[in-house]
Amino acid sequence: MATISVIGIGSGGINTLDVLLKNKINGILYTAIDTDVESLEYSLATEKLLLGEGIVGEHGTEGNPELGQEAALARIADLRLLIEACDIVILLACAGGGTGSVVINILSDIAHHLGKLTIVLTSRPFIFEGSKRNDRASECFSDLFTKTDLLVILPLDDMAVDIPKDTLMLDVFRRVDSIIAKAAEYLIGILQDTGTLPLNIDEVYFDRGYYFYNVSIWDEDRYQRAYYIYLDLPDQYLIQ
Ligand SMILES: Nc1nc2c(ncn2[C@@H]2O[C@H](COP(=O)(O)OP(=O)(O)O)[C@@H](O)[C@H]2O)c(=O)[nH]1
Ligand SMILES: [Mg+2]
Repeated sequence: MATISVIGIGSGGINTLDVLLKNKINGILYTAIDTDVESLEYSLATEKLLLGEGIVGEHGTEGNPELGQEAALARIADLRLLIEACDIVILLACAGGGTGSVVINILSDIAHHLGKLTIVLTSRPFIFEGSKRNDRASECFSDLFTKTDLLVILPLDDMAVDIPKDTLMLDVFRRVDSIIAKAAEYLIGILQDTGTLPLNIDEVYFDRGYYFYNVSIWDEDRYQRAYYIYLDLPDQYLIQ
């Protein structure tokens, strides 16, 4: 059976990974990667990779993608080993910062070149986070399409549309983590049950409380079919 590796990168990616780790699936490799010591320390992951020693300060890149790039390149051999150890790689990171946005690109590149099935689940920052973070995210997405088999970009503004306005940001992000984790679980389920591999996601949209994934999947006759996958938001994913 194909080995699936799920890698959470940066604060958002690791928080999402931690949701998945509460309901660990046997046979899946879970790894947390960050330049931020504290974020790694708190993670439930048993496999952790700290990037940027001697390059970044104790809080990691603090949003600087150039530092993220330098930190990742200094450990490129370890990143490559991580990818070599699996057949299918699922990368989780929230775009807009200095670590996840950069490292998902580097890992996707390696995975794609090694012929691994490469899936990225990521988010677009809230509009209110400002143009700097949003531009950084756009840059992160700009050529991800060319090195992923399946790219899911979830806009945070859409994800939070039904969260009450006075909710603390921390709770908003816990909710977002659960939604992205749910998307990852859904895809892991498809991969494990059918062995059918989603090749392309055409769009993700939010309507009447549901996320609709418009996905193209090759069936066993190599015939491309369009599937509409939706994720609903059951009560257990609401903030407790
Ligand atoms: N899902 C989730 N997203 C987050 C969280 N914190 C920040 N974000 C979003 O992720 C973007 C990148 O931030 P962060 O993950 O801290 O960057 P990095 O650690 O440098 O990769 C931010 O602009 C936010 O939109 C979090 O705890 N969970
Ligand atoms: Mg961070």
